[in-house]
Amino acid sequence: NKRVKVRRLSSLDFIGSEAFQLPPHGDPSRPKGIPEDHTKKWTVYVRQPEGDPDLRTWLNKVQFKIFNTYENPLRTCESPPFEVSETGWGGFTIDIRLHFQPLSGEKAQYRQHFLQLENYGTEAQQAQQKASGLVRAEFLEVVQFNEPTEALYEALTAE
Ligand code: SLL
Repeated sequence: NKRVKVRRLSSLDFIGSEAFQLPPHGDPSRPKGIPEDHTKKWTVYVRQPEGDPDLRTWLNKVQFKIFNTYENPLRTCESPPFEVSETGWGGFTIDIRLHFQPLSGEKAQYRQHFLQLENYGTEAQQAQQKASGLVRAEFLEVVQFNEPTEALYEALTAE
């Protein structure tokens, strides 16, 4: 695995979550089989910014470690979409492990994301969240590869 010297490559991705208000227990439009105390349906994800090269060029697999009361709390996504959806009532911090393509020779990198279920931000933002029933918390992540392998360098600069 020959390394390209004195170069640093950055890739970008979004790590985020979306939470939707569930219809209350007893409401006919509420999906079946959800525990009574769950108020939200949520998704945590790793996505590529619009117009960016395909995430899979460098990202091989994503693991999400969700709250340990969920069944099988270590969720692994081997291919896109890199996301996990669940229902629940409370927010918590999700540990995320990014596994890179073997051609990169890179070790996995670790990130964290707080699953934000409640409205937040300015009054205007909260009003918008309330009206849409959707709370999104999304952050742009920079993943740096120092002295990338030639194979990764070529893959990332090809497009
Ligand atoms: C904490 N924020 O960190 C709290 C707990 C856990 C939320 C949040 C349902 C889980 C399930 C759910 O929403 N749990 O049904 O297993 O202590």
